[in-house]
Amino acid sequence: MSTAYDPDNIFAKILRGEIPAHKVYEDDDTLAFMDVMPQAEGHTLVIPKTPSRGLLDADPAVLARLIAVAQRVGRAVKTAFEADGLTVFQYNEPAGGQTVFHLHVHLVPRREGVSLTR
Ligand code: D5M
Repeated sequence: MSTAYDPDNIFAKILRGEIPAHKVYEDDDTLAFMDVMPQAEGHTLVIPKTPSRGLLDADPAVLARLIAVAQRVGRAVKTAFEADGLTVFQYNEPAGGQTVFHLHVHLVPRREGVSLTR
């Protein structure tokens, strides 16, 4: 299996504007948009605009910016969806649960007593 970055992955296409996304935040370095297969209401993804496959090949400066934006967007979605908590996760490689091979952080607003849908 190749672990090179594939510029035709679906999030790269979103960044290039080739496919639509429900964007909720964007700056020079980072984009956040709603997950099309949400595990709970308000499930949001945050991605860097630079091409990293995952956490393991990313530049630490990119990670620092990504987590700062994840905090900012996480606060906003938790408030917007009137959640009690927020689950944050990130997968690497198929064995690690990754299915889209452009670095992304999941932000999932959580309600007391409500399980994730998958
Ligand atoms: O999960 C990848 C996540 O990306 C998964 O929750 C579905 C979501 N996804 C897939 N395609 C799209 C598009 N086009 N827009 C928004 N969200 C999408 P992981 O297992 O972490 O790689």
